[in-house]
Amino acid sequence: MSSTHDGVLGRIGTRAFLARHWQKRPLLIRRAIPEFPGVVDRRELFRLAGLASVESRLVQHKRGRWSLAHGPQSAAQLRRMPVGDWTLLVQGVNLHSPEADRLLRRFKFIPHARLDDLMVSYAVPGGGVGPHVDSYDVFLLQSGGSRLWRIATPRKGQSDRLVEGAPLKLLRDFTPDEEYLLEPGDMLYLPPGWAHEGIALEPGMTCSIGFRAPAHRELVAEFLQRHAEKIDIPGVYSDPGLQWQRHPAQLPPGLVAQTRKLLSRLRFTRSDVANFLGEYLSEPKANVVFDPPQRAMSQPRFANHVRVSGARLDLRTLLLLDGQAIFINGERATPARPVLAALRTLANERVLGPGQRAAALFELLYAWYVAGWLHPGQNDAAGARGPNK
Ligand SMILES: [Mn+2]
Repeated sequence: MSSTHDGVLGRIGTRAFLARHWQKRPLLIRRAIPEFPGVVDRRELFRLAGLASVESRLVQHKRGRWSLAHGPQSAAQLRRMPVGDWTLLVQGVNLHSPEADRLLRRFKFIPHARLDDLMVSYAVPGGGVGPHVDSYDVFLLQSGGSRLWRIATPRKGQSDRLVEGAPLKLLRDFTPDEEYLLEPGDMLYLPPGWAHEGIALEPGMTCSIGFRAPAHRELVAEFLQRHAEKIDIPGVYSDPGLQWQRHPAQLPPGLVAQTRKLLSRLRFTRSDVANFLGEYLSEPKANVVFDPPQRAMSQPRFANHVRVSGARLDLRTLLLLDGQAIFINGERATPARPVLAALRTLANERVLGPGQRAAALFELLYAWYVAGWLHPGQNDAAGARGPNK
């Protein structure tokens, strides 16, 4: 359970939040993080929005018309924007900012496999993305300025009636049931399916902590595709009892029956499924590229460094566990038992303290260091961070 010190749920405890609100009903938490300074300043956010490796959107509402521009955004364009009615949304800020990553880690009362990313939106008065419905859970944490959120209980078919010709999915009929004015440090949790609209009253940012809910179709299709590569079923089709058929073009009934029987024999074990999920869900997004150290230190020197000052995962690294299997950035490893405890800590906390001894651990961590997935030292020293310093 999370300690009250770094919790973000206010007075409601983790258990009560999960039982009463998670995936069920919204929750407003005033002063979830008192004096929340935000995770990046406006300058840094604009800089990120200018990078080709960062996903961003600029949304403007001008004279009743919505416009949407995907990034990278031009710095000159952002400087020329008017004083009202627009917002800039930057996805995956946690991949570039240690502060954003730290904020995300405060939501560890939800399993890592469910966590998606931290989006930051900067909005000027009147700015917003219009009324819409998301299919995932979100925590909206205000940092600076103020934003008015209006929300509506899920209604049947509401997401089918969209504004025609708009570049965004906007609800045609939006009748809010509740509204909340969020000030710095306030947070609103919204389950999937609740229509909402946030409008900035004063310039400021909202951090959206987003969750991942893979579509059933995606899970099954990905699993089958990967599983197909591992299947080894011996034998070839045979038909010693072939019967003459009037229409030679007709598929022989035996071919259909035999193939169907083969398919019905496919069975998936728990580890087939868990290994797939671990590998698939720990895969970095397509735009993520790691930076291996330019001049990697030797393994003994690395081991000594980690022994003295610990290690930390790169901001972009995803590390998941299932029993004795660990999954890092899409790859599976089954480390020896004695190093499991340390790896579990690293996976849960994303940092590892000093005092490690096992040679097998250093061997594994060294390979990750060389790949740019992990760094020696517990703190993100300047220069050791992301690709865009
Ligand atoms: Mn939304």
